[in-house]
Amino acid sequence: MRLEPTNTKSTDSDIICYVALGSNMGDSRAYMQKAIDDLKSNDNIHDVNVSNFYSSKPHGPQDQPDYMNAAVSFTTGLEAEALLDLLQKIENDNDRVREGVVRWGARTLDLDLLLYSDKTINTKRLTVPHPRICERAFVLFPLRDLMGGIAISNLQINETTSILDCINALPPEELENIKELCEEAS
Ligand code: A4P
Ligand code: MG
Repeated sequence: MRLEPTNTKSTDSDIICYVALGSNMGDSRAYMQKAIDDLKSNDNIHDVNVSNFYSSKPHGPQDQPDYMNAAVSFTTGLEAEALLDLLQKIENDNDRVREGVVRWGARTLDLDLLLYSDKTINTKRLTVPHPRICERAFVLFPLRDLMGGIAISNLQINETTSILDCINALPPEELENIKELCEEAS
């Protein structure tokens, strides 16, 4: 996996991460921009790049609004679980409610750690690469904006699979579930 820091704050020990953003409750555009701003202003996060924004039909319960989705890449020196703590704090600061809600139900903000360099992590709190990357257009399209077709050594489908391979293998109905939005993140 490539590591191309462009910001002088990064160190050689920083590693590149990819995080998915999703929202389908309240002012989704504002929640997602706030999450991006929170990451950009964090001292442990460097070199933030933001994908295009997409509208997507919900996976899971259908009685919920369409989602807005995007992804970010950045470098960090944080350990993976410390990064998860930060992502969950940003979710909580943005009105995310966890108790008493339906699995895969509507949320103000969801931040999923997709890739943490080329590390494979299976702990009680964290599964990386995120297990559903390759089946979801709302994850794959934003990742394609950031990564193109570079090989990812630990995607589960084959020993080496790229995001473009995953997109090419999506069923037609999944491709119909996503639309790029014209607006751009800042
Ligand atoms: N967890 C384990 N691995 C990770 C990881 N790589 N990144 C654990 C983040 N968290 C990870 O997450 C539940 C627990 O997963 C956490 O406590 C963490 O320790 P959560 O954010 O509280 O709940 P969740 O997001 O509802 O869970 P889950 O199963 O990860 O849901 P998904 O897969 O994120 O699906 N449809 C569209 N169109 N767009 C969407 O964005 N999102 C979902 C949520 C469903 N349908 C959607 C979308
Ligand atoms: Mg989540």
